Formats: sequence, structure tokens, C-alpha cells
Amino acid sequence: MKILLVYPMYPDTFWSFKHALKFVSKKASFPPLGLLTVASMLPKDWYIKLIDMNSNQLMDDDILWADFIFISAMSIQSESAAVVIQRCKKLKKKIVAGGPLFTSSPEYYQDIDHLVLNEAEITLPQFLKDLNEGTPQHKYTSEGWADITTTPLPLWSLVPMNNYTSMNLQYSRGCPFDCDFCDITVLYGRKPRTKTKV
Ligand code: B12
Repeated sequence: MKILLVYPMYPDTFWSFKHALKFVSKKASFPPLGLLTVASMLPKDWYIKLIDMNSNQLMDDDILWADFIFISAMSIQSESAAVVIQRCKKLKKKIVAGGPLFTSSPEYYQDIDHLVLNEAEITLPQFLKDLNEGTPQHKYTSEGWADITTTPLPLWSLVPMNNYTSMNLQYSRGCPFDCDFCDITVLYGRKPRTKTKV
């Protein structure tokens, strides 16, 4: 199976660091940790490519190469995500979507082939099992929270590290506070969960 992981483009906001990145000759600030983590959970004999549109152009040939396009995004990337989705549909490629944008507003993405929402540690194995049995469903969600001490390391070999100013590590998920501007409690729960030290 050939999988193309796509991370849509950020708009020009403070947090895209677009104007600062040229001073340090880098293309983007951080690689997409969600997709790199999902990549580690895919069967080892699958072929996987990553296009982070903040550091590389997405070509039609990349899309045509793949059997499935796995897309991840935050809500701020919705405009670029919509363009990617349209391009994949035009090229008749199947899309699997997950991550904060799709988990927090799945109602806008009912036309996507497979919505694998919430934490991939829980929902992705079920999708992979169904796919293997030839019965992949439209939507996978979960009520519970993942044990992140068992989350595999991100598949770092997919990223050209030189493109980025920094490499990011995830230490914890979840937050006990209740800030009205923040999606953390909805996406990852109120109880902080931490990874192990090794
Ligand atoms: C690192 C980070 C950033 C980095 C981005 C680096 C990068 N390239 O990813 C920086 C600092 C740039 C950033 C900026 C912003 N961020 Co931010 N950020 C985070 C943070 C702290 C961690 C994200 C991460 O890497 N997690 C680790 C990975 C492993 O987790 P994950 O991505 O959730 O992936 C899991 C699942 O979602 C799922 N999954 C993810 N993708 C996919 C894809 C598929 C196909 C499948 C099946 C599953 C799947 O599986 C993974 C394993 O379980 C999160 C909060 C958090 N604790 O997660 C906020 C968060 C993602 N950010 C958020 C926001 C709002 C922003 C800003 C808009 C803030 C602002 N007001 O300006 C900006 C926008 C950026 C811009 N350029 O304009 C929100 C997004 C909410 C939403 N509904 O979209 C979050 C959730 C925080 C919050 N307060 O609510 N951010």
C-alpha cells in the first residue's frame, strides 16, 4: 500500500513565522508531529511519503502515486486543506482525514472517504483492521483517551530535518483548565497524560 501524508499550508499569521524564517534560511518552524506519529502506526511494509506544504510543493504526481492520501490539519489550515481535498477528489484518490481540524468539525467534511478522528492510537487500528478486511467505514471516533506511554516514536526518517528551525517532541496530552479559546479539553481531555522518560 502507498500512503501520501499531507500537511496543508499555514496562512500568513504570526505563528507561521513566514517573515522570520528567511533570516535563518529555513522553510518552516516545526514538522507535523501528528502525521509523523500516525506514520509509525502504519504497517511496516507500506510505502509512506510526507509532503509538508509549508516546506514543499504538493505535486499531482505525488497524489497519483498514492493509494490513500492521509491529511492532518489544524482549523487554521482549513483553506489549504479544502484545496488539497478538491485536488485529491479530482484525481479520484481516496482520503483519510484526522487531527484537530477534522475532529473538532467533522460536520463540514462528510464528503471525505474516511474520517479517522480523535486519537489515532485508538481509532487508526480499527480503520486498518476494517481496511484489511475490505470493509472500511466512513467515520471512526472514540470516547476514551489513549495510553500515550505506548505511543510509538514519530517516524523521523520522513522529514528532511534541515528544512525546519526546530524538532518538536510531545510530552503530554490533556489539560485541567477551562479556557474558552482552547480546544485541548475537547480533543485530549481534562486529565493530563504524560509519556514515559525513555
Ligand atoms: C505544536 C503545536 C503548534 C505548532 C505547530 C507545529 C506543527 N508543524 O505541527 C505551532 C507553535 C506553530 C502552533 C501554532 C498554532 N496553533 Co497549535 N498546537 C500545537 C500543539 C501544542 C501540539 C500539536 C502536536 O504536534 N501534537 C502531537 C501530535 C502527536 O498530536 P496530534 O497532532 O493531535 O495528532 C494525534 C491525533 O490528532 C491524530 N491525528 C493527527 N493527524 C492525523 C491524521 C490522520 C490521517 C489520522 C488518522 C490521525 C491524525 O493522531 C495523532 C496521535 O493520536 C497542539 C496542542 C496539543 N497538545 O496537541 C496545538 C494546537 C494543535 N494548536 C492550535 C492552534 C489554535 C494554533 C494556532 C491557530 C494558535 C493561534 N491562535 O495562532 C497557531 C496556528 C499556526 C499558524 N501557523 O498559523 C489548536 C488547534 C485547534 C483546532 N481545532 O484546530 C491546538 C489543538 C491547541 C489548542 N489550544 O486548542 N501550534
